[in-house]
Amino acid sequence: MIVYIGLGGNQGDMQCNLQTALKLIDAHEACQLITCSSWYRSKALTLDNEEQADYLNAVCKISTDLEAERLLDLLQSIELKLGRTRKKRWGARTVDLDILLYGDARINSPRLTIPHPQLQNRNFVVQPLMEIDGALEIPAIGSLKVLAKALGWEGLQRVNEETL
Ligand code: PH2
Ligand code: MG
Ligand code: MG
Repeated sequence: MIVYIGLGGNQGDMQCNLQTALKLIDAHEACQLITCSSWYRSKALTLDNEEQADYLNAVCKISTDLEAERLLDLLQSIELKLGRTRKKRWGARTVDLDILLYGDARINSPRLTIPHPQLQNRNFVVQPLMEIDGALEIPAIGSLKVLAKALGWEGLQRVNEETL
């Protein structure tokens, strides 16, 4: 199964945390990292316009034999390992790993909604996806290219390793 995962964080050494998350995903016997996008700096999207530090975001593509909920277990265990604490919804965090797409499956279970329910509203997910797979079709939504054009680049910059 081909799966796209969104990575983000806005606390601590974000580049190190996201890098470690990628390594831990790839280290699992049933997961293989295929590609990762560049890093992107994005303005924090928050509830009630709370001020928060900018995020570092990226998207990776993996191949896995894990069922979606088992993959979610793995990602949550990696978040915990990297010091994530769940205080409040959309609060600042060291690392957040979200399953964006699981093949072309549509999933609605108590723990998991796929495609990720916010995917179509977030340029910090859509633009990195465009970078690694510009021809993607999103189940129930449609062409990624059209979505990327509509969302644009507000509050979002691609960053080089050197300028982090
Ligand atoms: N994730 C959130 C809430 N807000 N803002 C940015 N820029 N990037 C994120 O990854 C992000 C966010 C909750 O998952
Ligand atoms: Mg998230
Ligand atoms: Mg999450």
